[in-house]
Amino acid sequence: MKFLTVAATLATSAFALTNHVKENVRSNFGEDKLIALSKGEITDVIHQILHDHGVDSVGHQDGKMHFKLSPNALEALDSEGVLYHDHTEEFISNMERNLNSENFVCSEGAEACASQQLDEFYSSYQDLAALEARFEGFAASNPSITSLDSLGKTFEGRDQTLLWIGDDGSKPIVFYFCGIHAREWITPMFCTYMAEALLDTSNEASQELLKNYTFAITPSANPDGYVHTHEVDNAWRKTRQPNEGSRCIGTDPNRNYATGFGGPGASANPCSDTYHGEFPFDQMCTNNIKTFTDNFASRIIHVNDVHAYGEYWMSPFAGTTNLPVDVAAHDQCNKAVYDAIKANSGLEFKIGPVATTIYEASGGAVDYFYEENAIIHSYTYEARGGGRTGLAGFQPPTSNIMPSNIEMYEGLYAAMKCIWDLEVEGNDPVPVPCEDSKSNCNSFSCFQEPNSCKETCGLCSEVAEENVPETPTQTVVTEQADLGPLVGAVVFLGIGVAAVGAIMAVMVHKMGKQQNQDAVANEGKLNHFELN
Ligand code: 0X9
Ligand code: ZN
Repeated sequence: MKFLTVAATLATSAFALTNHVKENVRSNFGEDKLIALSKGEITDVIHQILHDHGVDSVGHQDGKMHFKLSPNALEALDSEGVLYHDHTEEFISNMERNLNSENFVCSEGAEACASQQLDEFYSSYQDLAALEARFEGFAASNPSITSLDSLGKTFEGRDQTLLWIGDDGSKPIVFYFCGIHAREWITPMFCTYMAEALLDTSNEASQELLKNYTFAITPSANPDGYVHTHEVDNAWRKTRQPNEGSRCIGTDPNRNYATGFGGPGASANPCSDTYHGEFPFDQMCTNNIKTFTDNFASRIIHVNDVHAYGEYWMSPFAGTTNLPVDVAAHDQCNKAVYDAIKANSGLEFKIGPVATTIYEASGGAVDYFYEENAIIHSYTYEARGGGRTGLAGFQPPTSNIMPSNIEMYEGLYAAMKCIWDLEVEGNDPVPVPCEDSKSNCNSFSCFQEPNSCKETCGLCSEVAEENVPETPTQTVVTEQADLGPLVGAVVFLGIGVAAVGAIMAVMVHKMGKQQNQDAVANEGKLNHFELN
């Protein structure tokens, strides 16, 4: 693969920058502490304290939430006598150990880093210049099926690079963007790998995907923040746009969307890592994403806002524990992803709606795409990290990069098969009947808690009656996750539905969904968000 020569201005000495970051990990953490609380330990009082102080949840692992707390927030917890596990030292020393490990970040300059062979490229983290150079290489080497684009400019004037793959103007679009949270370094590596895997003509699964879908991929959706993590503070999460009247910089881009803006899980404090911004989409990088999804809403069949860490694949809603009308479809694809990843790496990604699987996070991307753009298959990955990889899960040891890429690509492939089956073939999911036979319990809840489904899922009465299939003979989708992509590709090949037909099907389904949601909202069965 030939790579374009990168402008000398891009070839900044990553070595010097990386060393600068290495020296600053501890001081950038300041007086903050990292604590772990299990979900069951988070009482209403604790929840309120975390909310009042705009506490930043940094990730999640093994049933525990990891929170970064300011001294004031800690004092509030202490005054309530809350017991917590202090992981600050472990977190910082893991980050330092990783940053000091050999070749943690490729430091040979953008051009040299970008032109490495696949194994070598993914054996280190890559800075923005190297990622961009690699994307330029993808475009240069595959001119007939790619085009390099941008979602728009960021506050600091950078492009949110976007690569189109296989766009013929009609196929349904699959939009993945990574790195919206700057420090989640393992995610741009995935978006880059994803593009590379799709362009690999020897990868049959990829070839099948490209027959049916157009891909749009943004490796670094928050490039200003990403550069900041490489140059100054590698734990930086937010954008770099200043806040008027505050000394604190940046907004959490995943709290800056209009849907549920300012609700639970978002902070009004500009110094918080979950600061929602002054008004929806006041961040250039989120506004650019919104413009893109608004423009292509009728063609986007699946969007994924890729995060780290904790090993999750999640569906709407994030801002409310209410369930969306498409819960059965989400459950079906969630489970397909779970199965595929487990078959590949053995990791058991947790699945389900964001709000009930991790925590409420309003004003986020997933809900906006689902609610406003009517993209049914709006999901979010949280890549592997934390736990066994050391608490520094945003940037786990580099030996995780390729396994993470591969398992997430397997998950993506399984999702695309599931989505095709539901949206193009029209095989609506069949909810599992509850024991009372009057209502339904979705498979996800039964699957997660097989022995206590009816008591704990809370869905039996919630699943809207319109999800009950009219004919009991409706097709149930057979799981194929254990077949693996190559064998699965043969099945997928058999679908053979024309691209134009597919996009029509997406549009018709979306119209139906919108009408359905309107009807449900009117009947007051679901509490949809107050839209700002
Ligand atoms: O808090 C968040 O924004 C996400 N977790 S993270 O550790 N990556 O910050 C969870 C919110 C869920 N929504 C999306 N992941 N889009
Ligand atoms: Zn994130």
